[in-house]
Amino acid sequence: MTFDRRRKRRHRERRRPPGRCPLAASWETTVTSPTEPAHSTIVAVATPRGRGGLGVVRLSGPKALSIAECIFRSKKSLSGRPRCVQYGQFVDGDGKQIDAGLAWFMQGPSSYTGEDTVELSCHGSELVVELLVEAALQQGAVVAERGEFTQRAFLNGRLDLLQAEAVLDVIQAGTRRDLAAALGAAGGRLSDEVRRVREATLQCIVQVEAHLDFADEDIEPQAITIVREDLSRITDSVQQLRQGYEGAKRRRDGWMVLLVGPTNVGKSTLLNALAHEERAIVAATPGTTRDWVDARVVWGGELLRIVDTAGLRPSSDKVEMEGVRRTQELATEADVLVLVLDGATPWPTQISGSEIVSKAQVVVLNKQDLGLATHLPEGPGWPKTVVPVSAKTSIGLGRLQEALLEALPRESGEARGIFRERHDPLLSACEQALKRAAGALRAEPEKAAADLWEALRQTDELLGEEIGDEVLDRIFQEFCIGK
Ligand SMILES: Nc1nc2c(ncn2[C@@H]2O[C@H](COP(=O)(O)OP(=O)(O)O)[C@@H](O)[C@H]2O)c(=O)[nH]1
Ligand SMILES: [Mg+2]
Repeated sequence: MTFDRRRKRRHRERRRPPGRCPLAASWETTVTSPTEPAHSTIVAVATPRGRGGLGVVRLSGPKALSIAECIFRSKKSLSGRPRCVQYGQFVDGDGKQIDAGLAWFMQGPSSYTGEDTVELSCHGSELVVELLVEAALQQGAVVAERGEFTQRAFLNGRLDLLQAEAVLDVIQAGTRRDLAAALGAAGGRLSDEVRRVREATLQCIVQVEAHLDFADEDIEPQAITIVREDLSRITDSVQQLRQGYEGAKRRRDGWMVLLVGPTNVGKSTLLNALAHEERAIVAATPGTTRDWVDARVVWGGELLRIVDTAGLRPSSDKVEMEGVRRTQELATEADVLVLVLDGATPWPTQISGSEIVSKAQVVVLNKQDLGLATHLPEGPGWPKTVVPVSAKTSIGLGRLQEALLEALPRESGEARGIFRERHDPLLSACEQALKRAAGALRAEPEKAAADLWEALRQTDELLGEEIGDEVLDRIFQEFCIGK
């Protein structure tokens, strides 16, 4: 039942018309319909725009080698020694030198895209890379779309869709932890787990369908028990794959550290000090911060989003009241709630009963440079981690940094499981379908079979075996040109 990638490869070129899935009439998935094979050779600059030490121009497609041989002159031919680096001169259509540098040829299908590929490494000059691309275009190449190299790798079966998406995550990873997770998924670890779910589901389908062939007989109770147990195991695996998603989302967007407290205690000053930039307005006038302001920092390999909020105080000002309401809303989403107080003044009794105060994990006693006069209360939610600091003079900020990292929700083991917004609804639908199937096994085996097919289809979409063109284009649009 797997979708034939070679056929997909033949079918897809740019702008393909949508068609029906040829595999199962009941599946309403649009896939590609037969058109000409991918004949075009694409070219793009693979390094970022601007000046740099090196610039890399990439070619992929059937004419990659012949085009490269027109614009690159070396002693030994590129084709004679695939995967070997050659030194030579880059030239334009008139034979005029553009630059000198290195080039190497990778013969399809053993290349990233699965096609003949040449990479040209020149000086990192915007003019040089532009001239090189222009020279390739003159020889018949076309400009690559965003992510088209990876898209071709996917269409040629070099990567499945989960791996292709992980490539983008490798490029975008901001922390070591993200990088490790992305590299694992790019190497196929997640895909293998999804494939195991798919295979096990298929085994259940075979069991149920076998009984359906004898329409007048019910499925034996013993067989039902076995399939139910299998389904329960598969559902567990799906749940495990889903579990890491919240963490992955948090790691990508940053753990939310919310600074809350009365007005004028130095929350905005603290945000600016922690972020080493002027993000929030600091003023001696209470109520200056009326909405939240945030800044992202990477500490100890973790991305944190520190959010400064409107001060907690009763107010008749509508805008300020709205700000306080938003603070309370944000407090429900925060990963670490930090109560900031003016440590040089007594405990502000007006906030004593507040839910935010009882939920706060870390208390910052600011303005330490003016002395310490706050006596913290006792009761539910206390004691908490207390850190005296001075946002103004930066005293204690290192200790605060440590305390915030310690307060982050602990994730066990290394990051694994699904990691993108596209994945969770698919696995959720898969999980629901598996549960429905388990419930329908005895009384409605036909329905159970249909649900199992539905679960299988979700795994196929996850792997990109069954996927609409629109979804695919949206995924690769996120990539940069040249990847
Ligand atoms: N002495 C001293 N003053 C501070 C410190 N942090 C903030 N302030 C001052 O306290 C006032 C209120 O600061 P702000 O950051 O706007 O407080 P917010 O209302 O809690 O955001 C400003 O005048 C700041 O300069 C500190 O550590 N020491
Ligand atoms: Mg403020």
